[in-house]
Amino acid sequence: MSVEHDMLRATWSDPPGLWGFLTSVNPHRIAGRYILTAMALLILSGLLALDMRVQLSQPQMHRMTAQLYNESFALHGSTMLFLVSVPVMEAMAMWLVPLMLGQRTMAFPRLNAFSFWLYLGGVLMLWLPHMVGVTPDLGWFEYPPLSGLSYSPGHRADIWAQMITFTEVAALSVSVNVAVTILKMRPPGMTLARMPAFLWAMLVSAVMTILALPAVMLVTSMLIADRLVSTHFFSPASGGDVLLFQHLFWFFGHPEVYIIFLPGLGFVSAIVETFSRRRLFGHVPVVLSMLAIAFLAFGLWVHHMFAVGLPKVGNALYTAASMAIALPAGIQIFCFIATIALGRPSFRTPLLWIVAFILTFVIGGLSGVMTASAPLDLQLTDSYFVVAHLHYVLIGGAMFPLFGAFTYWYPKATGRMMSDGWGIVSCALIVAGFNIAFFPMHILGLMGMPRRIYTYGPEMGWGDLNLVATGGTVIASAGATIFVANAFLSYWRGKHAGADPWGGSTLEWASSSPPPAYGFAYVPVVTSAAPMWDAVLEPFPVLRGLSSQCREVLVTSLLDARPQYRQLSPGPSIWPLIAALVTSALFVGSIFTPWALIWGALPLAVALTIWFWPTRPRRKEAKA
Ligand code: HEM
Ligand SMILES: [Cu+2]
Repeated sequence: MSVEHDMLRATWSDPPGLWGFLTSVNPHRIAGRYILTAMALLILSGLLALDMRVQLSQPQMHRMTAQLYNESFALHGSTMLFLVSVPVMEAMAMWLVPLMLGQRTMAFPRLNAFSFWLYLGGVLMLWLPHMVGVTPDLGWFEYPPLSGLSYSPGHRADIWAQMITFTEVAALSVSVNVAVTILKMRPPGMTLARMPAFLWAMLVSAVMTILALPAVMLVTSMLIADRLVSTHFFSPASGGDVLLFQHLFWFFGHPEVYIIFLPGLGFVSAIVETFSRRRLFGHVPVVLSMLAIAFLAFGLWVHHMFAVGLPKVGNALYTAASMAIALPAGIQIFCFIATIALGRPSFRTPLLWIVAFILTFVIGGLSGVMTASAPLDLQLTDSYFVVAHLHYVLIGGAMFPLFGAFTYWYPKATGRMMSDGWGIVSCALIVAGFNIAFFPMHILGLMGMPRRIYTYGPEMGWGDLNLVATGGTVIASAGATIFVANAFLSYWRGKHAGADPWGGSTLEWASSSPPPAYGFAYVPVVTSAAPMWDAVLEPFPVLRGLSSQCREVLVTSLLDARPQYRQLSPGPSIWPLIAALVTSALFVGSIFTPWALIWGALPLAVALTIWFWPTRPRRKEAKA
């Protein structure tokens, strides 16, 4: 037995040192890098937000110029959405999906590595120029004609547009990987009907990503083409259409919110089940409403464009569709509450985050239904009401579940527990501070305070509420500091966690904490969506026969997860990194000259050819 484990370890471990760091294709290692980078950016971008809040705390503050304020919210919004939320959710999937499937790795390990290096390229694309004072300054969506060459000379808009291409190629790579892994590498017995809600959430979100992201890559590439080679996609004088930008952007932009929110629902399902000590109430309705949300999400984008003067009938239709999405969302929330109410809940820190999620998300959902009404939206759009709404859904709907998930899976990743006491303190401070900061913004919006302004006069009467909002931000920041300190200190000081400290229901708790490089020695055979709870009575059977001397994984059938064949999985390689470097050079070059596309394609073709070069099956490793 242990000889076999030693052999598996030798087969699946990365080479030592820097070479191993650069060539690793281990999903846990890559996801860990993703999560740490995204968390660091969350802090940086949060500090930017704190700075903006200080600027707005009183009328006529002049700490920041208008230009600096524009840059701050553009950097904050773009970072939060493109460099924090989406990547961190994808990374959580990368970390958890193979373990929850009882597998040794994912379907395309090298694609994960490629995606991380490209993501890092996107981070540097936005933040390096910022350090030398070239920062995008038009927000997280940069509409033409403002982002066109005449109003936005220089390269600020290009940097924003190309940062998106980087991060979206990265996100697409992970999504393809997650979707194929979930569909083709489920353990025997895990039919689609028995798949845990968490995996459904990740699958639906991955498919949405694949459908939505090409639209934004297309539109930002069109913007760059307009700016660089004078195409006329967005210039009405030459037959172009500025609204085309908005349509394409929001065709991506609205589903984007759900791409961030669905993994959040996945975390909630997993945590609620474990801490209520009962199977998820309404597994089938929960999964069906995820599918309904995904379907509806592609038919709502015009609610971001009610103010541009589209035909009234269209507006009415999109109002109805936007309100309809409250139904599946409501079903989900109902099932979560029912699970807690019917179970034997133990209110440890992860479950507290979920309670915070439910309370906050309901407020965000209600303000969403309000802004979805076209006539009301004409009043509310571009006001602080929208700033309040978007933070309630993004922070309440996605960040709170994420913090819960972080606390919940921390012992699996590190082998140590985070402190519960400090966890509760930080949760309380963040949730209270958040509500004190953002609730008054609804009222400010109704009082007419526009979003994206750097200061205001005392006669507007917005001063007091703004001061309260800034106070709330300070409280939340204190909570965030405690959260981060707790995460760091627990790494060395936390109580040792066994394999399954919470008594979880899904397969990741069957592997050791932290999991070994090979994930699972044997693929488990499951009979329900909560295999760990079935295994209490008798341990689950496992499937033997995968080699331990070469990287072999099990491929199963799409619907009923019947074993189909053993597949050789590729080992460490430097070529994903080289391919990402060449792609980065191509992307950066192409904001200066169109020839970068031609000259960049050549080395990229070489890099990809070597990456995919077939080797004779020496049963040592394979390339894919
Ligand atoms: C405590 C944490 C946060 C604070 C205090 C904060 C504060 C702010 C402020 C002051 C603005 C500018 C509003 C304006 O002038 O129009 C803003 C905009 C924005 N924030 Fe946050 N924020 C926080 C966290 C987040 C998070 C976690 C996300 C996303 C996951 C996020 C996404 C955005 C977006 C998308 C915008 C819009 C930017 C734009 O207008 O283009 N924020 N936030
Ligand atoms: Cu929307």
